[in-house]
Amino acid sequence: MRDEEKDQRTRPVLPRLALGALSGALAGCAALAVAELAAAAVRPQAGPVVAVGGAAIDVTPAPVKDWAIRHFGTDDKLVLRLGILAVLAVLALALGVLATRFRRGGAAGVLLFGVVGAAAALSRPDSRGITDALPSVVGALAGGLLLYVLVYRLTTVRRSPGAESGASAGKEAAGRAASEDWDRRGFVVAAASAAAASAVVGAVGRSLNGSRGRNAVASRRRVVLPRPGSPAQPVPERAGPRVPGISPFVTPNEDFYRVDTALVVPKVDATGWRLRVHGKGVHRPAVYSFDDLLRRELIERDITLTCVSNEVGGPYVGNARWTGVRLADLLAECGVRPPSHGGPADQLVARSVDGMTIGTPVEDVMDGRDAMLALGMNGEPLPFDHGFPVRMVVPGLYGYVSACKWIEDIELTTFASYDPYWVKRGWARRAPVKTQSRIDTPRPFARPRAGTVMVAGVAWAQHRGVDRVEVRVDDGPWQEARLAAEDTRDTWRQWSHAWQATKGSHTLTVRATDRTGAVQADRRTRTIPDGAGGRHSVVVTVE
Ligand SMILES: Nc1nc2c(c(=O)[nH]1)N[C@H]1C(S)=C(S)[C@@H](COP(=O)(O)O)O[C@H]1N2
Ligand SMILES: [Mo]
Repeated sequence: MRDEEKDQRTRPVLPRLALGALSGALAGCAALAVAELAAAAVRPQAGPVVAVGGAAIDVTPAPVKDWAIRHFGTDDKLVLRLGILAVLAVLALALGVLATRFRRGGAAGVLLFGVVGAAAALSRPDSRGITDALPSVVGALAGGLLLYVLVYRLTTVRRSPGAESGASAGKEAAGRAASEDWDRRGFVVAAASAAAASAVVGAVGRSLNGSRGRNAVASRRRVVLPRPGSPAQPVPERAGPRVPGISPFVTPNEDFYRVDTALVVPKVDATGWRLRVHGKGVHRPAVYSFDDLLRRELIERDITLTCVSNEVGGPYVGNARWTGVRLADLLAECGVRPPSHGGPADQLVARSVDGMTIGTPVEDVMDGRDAMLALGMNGEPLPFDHGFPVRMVVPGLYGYVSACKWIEDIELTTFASYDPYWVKRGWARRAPVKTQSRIDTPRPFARPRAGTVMVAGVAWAQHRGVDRVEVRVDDGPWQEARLAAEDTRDTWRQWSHAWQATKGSHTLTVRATDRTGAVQADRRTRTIPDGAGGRHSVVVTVE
């Protein structure tokens, strides 16, 4: 027993490196745990992982972002977060090993991460000032200190009484270098307490951060949407053909696509929420509370929302019944006139609580279309993912130039003087939705039986309306598909076509024509700068 113990003590370099790496990992965990707790005191968004992730999203070139969205879909943010944690883990292990040689250097390395995290937090567009640096700094101090202490235990000589008085002392005396005789017990105690303390601190931090969200959740639960003064017309009976596999006419909230830059979905408490309207030509600047909006006449409209990042045939389009207040009325109350009536501002910039900026033509908002500040989606308060408590919706424009979620500020300005978030990154200043159509069924590479095969899908040309959809098999003639009844020109239309399918491989292609008579573009174009062009086709093998 005793001899075994001594044998272990004499095991040299390798365990020390492993224990160094372990120290690094523990220091990393402690840093993140303390940062989490500090973030609860400041605000959750100031935490280092969220801040660095947000900064990473902002500096990622658009094509890479597109790629990430395409490959990870709505999991893109989870992947990013795991990626950051993986990088941190590797670096923490490396710093731990380094610290066994250069104790101060290792600890300083941890502090360097604090600086990176703090810089990221301060550079966020929604940064609330210097306090946002605290979580990273405090976390790094804790981590750096812990690494120093642990490695001190690992590497410092301690003359243990047994070493000199043991029966086998003579045999060992020559072989055992002083550096092997480290403070094992001290290290184990320190490491175990650090791990336990990190777990507790981290858990408390998490729970505090979560409780902020709980107020927002409670405020959402209390919302009762009044009956709209201007209800949507009922969806025509025949707006939807019953073809299995076709997108439902109304997209359920749970299935509605989500595209945004928020690493953590903002949880805004509606009670304290305010919307400020100000800027060029705003004669009566105003601030509105959530109740102020609820007291106004509500309109209810079916509007199809589309993302400019949607590839031809892609999933980033959805149709919902929105409830909200008329944005044009609210602006008019503030004294805003559209450019066509002599107003000096041609761009409305909406800002969200997480610092997103979205620029919309004032003319479009005030030209009589149903531009709104939406409070409800498909009969319930906006889900957090979709902008609770309030977001903008403007029929006919891609989301990045119209649909600001978690909105808190509207500034009237000009296109010449201000470029919002996505425009700074190469996307078009103005972006009306392009006429598009999609084959929902059959799926690509399906193997239907010969005979009648229902080809069906959706087509959209918001605010112009879809007048015709045609389907082509291989290089055959365009055949008119059956269009479901139109709900409004701001919504998509479902279509279907009974195809007499013959054996073999076939390519099905679809195209739509909008109410201006324009046929959906033939040429495939990229999503950047103003939305993908081209026609969706699907290859199937008929058996
Ligand atoms: N605050 C905020 N609002 C935002 C975005 C965002 O990143 N942040 N993304 C916009 C984009 S690009 C689109 S397509 C729509 C998507 O809305 P949805 O996620 O509710 O479908 O929201 C818009 N509003
Ligand atoms: Mo988008």
